[in-house]
Amino acid sequence: MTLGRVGQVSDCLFCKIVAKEIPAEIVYETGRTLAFRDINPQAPTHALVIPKEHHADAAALAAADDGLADEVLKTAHAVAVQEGVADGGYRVVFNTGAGAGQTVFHVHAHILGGRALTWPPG
Ligand code: DGP
Repeated sequence: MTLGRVGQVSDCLFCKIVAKEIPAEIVYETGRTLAFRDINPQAPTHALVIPKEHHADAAALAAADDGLADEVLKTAHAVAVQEGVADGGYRVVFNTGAGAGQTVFHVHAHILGGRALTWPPG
């Protein structure tokens, strides 16, 4: 991995979104978190919430900074409220590891809502 500015990795796609080097439709922002629409939505509402600081996955984030993990969860709920899906029910998913389908190794919470969500997930 190549280190860029403090807390960021220069060859990380989501660090580039944080740095505004790659465009994204940002829906919510706090001091340490960012939420933007998924490029390949799987539900009427599908946003991603990330910490601005680079951590590879949910386990790494929780181990490094539980306060930041908490802020990611609070942002996730704020996005659901803002998008109007909080009352109907929504899902927060952290794919953690390639075996679980993680493809971008900058931790992100998927916020999915706006349709009936079945269980178990695929
Ligand atoms: P995961 O499979 O859990 O690592 O999810 C990665 C998500 O990131 C996937 O749903 C698609 C989304 N994604 C990938 N590249 C981009 C991008 O350049 N912009 C945006 N907005 N989303 C992206």
